[in-house]
Amino acid sequence: MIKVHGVHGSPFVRKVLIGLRIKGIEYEQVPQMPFARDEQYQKLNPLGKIPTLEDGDVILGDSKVICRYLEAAYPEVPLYPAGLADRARADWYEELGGSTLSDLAAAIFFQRFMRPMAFNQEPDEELIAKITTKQLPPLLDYIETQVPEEGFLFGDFTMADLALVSPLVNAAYAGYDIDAARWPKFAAFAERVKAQPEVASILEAEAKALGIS
Ligand SMILES: N[C@@H](CCC(=O)N[C@@H](CS)C(=O)NCC(=O)O)C(=O)O
Repeated sequence: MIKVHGVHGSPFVRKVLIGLRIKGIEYEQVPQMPFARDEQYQKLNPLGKIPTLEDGDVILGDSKVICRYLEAAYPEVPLYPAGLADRARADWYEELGGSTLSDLAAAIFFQRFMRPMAFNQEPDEELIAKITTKQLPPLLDYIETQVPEEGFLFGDFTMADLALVSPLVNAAYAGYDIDAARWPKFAAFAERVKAQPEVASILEAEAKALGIS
């Protein structure tokens, strides 16, 4: 059976687990904390990051690489839109969501959630204010122009929809919600993404794992 190494709460692990569920592929989740410097794990993935996928002899790191492998190896239920232009746009949204948007959301999550809980330190509210008032708004302004009034970016739900919303799930765990007055389309879109059955079931498991349900 396919194994996914990683823990709930990581948007990158979340992406792979949701992708597997959409495709209807059974998997086993092997708990692996990030930043653990675990020698055994680093033999599978020398970067030490989560997730890592094991499918027989195929052992891969990086959620984007893993999702592309799953799409090619198990093509019956697609995770990405067909057609050159739509597929390229989906890749762009996945890149946007998985890079700067994720970094900013992760910084809020780290400050408000991890710092007090794991390190017994106060969050740096000045840094959080800089992120929420200066760095995130231009990205959210852009996303507001991209997402549809109804449904998903390419008709059926794809990894691109998840990519734009997933980082904000982590920010929401740390008390930052998309302002529906300023970004009404994005806020409504995020609710639709979170309500997708495969997303909702993973978020439920995550909330339990993080002790916030
Ligand atoms: N580009 C990677 C990013 C993975 C990543 O940064 N995972 C974080 C957890 S959310 C991690 O393992 N960080 C530990 C580290 O950077 O050493 C992916 O898409 O899988």
